[in-house]
Amino acid sequence: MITKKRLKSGNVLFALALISALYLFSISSSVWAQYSYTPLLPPGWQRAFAWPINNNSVVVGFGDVATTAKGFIYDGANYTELLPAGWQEASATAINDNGVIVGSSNDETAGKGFIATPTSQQQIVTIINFFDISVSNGTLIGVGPTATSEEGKLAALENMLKQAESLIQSGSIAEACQQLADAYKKTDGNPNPPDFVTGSATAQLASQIQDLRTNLGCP
Ligand SMILES: [Ca+2]
Repeated sequence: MITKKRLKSGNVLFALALISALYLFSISSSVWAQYSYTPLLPPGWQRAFAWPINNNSVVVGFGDVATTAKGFIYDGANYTELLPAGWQEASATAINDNGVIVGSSNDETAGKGFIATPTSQQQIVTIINFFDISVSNGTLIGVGPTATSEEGKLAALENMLKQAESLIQSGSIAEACQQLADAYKKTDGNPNPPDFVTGSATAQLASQIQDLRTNLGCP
């Protein structure tokens, strides 16, 4: 009888252990299943390490290219190499939501840290890339009564941003500020005037436009 009881309790314990194992396995399977992977390797590079990602989904990292090491920035569509002028090698190790990067590097004399602040030209490129990525992944949607009208609003807003880009490139800062002010009003969540876009990326886009306006010294 004792043996039978022991066997029974042993069976119960075994069953509990099996159920726990199956449960844990199902948790770990479902956790892994929630991710899709994007390999990161700038074109022509032999090796890359990805470091942090900011809230605009911009990743920085570093790796080996030819006989040197460089940092890289990946904005979801394009890679930009990072190597301070005159320095032999660099690595990028952090980026904030304004796109300011810190890293370390070597010039002829010493290993040094660096801060890389994006120029206004780089900022508007980043904003347009963010716009394109957000439209393609469905987090930025045109506002309108029909699909054609929605597409028209997206195209109009993109056109404003591209106008601002060419104005910044040509040094017409006052006009660029005006374009960006108009673009901001179409993304700011205030119904007056009505926004051209909606979706979870809208606030981030508005914030990026305001950051650029601040850096340009817009009134
Ligand atoms: Ca508005």
